[in-house]
Amino acid sequence: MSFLVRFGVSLEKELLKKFDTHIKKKKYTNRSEAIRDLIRGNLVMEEWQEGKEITGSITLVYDHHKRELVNMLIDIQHDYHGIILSSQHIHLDHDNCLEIIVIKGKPQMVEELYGKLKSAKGVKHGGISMATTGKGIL
Ligand code: NI
Repeated sequence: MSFLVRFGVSLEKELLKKFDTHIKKKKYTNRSEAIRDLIRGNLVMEEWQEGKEITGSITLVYDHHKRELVNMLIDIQHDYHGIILSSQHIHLDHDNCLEIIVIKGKPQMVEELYGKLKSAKGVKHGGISMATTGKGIL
């Protein structure tokens, strides 16, 4: 169990004004929760930078008719089966496929996999969502 600690923060009036506008847009109900989220976000980034075990997902959109590409994407994923937890394939329409690949492992391997998938010729969109296993974050 962790205890809540209160602390004061000094910052420029204008900066605080911008922060309040920002958190209002993001639908935070108070500054504390917004600050907690910023801290957590930074800790997650740090986990990725420091090479700790992380989790996340890769999203791809590609042309279903390019059979060589489809095979290539499958081959690449088989090479990285150790860090792929699952993948979901959605037939978006007659021509386009969406694939969501859930990963867990070392960031370096994940970035490598992501780079190969994203750069495959014919991939229309590649995105990555960086998440955490949650073990080191409250
Ligand atoms: Ni499809």
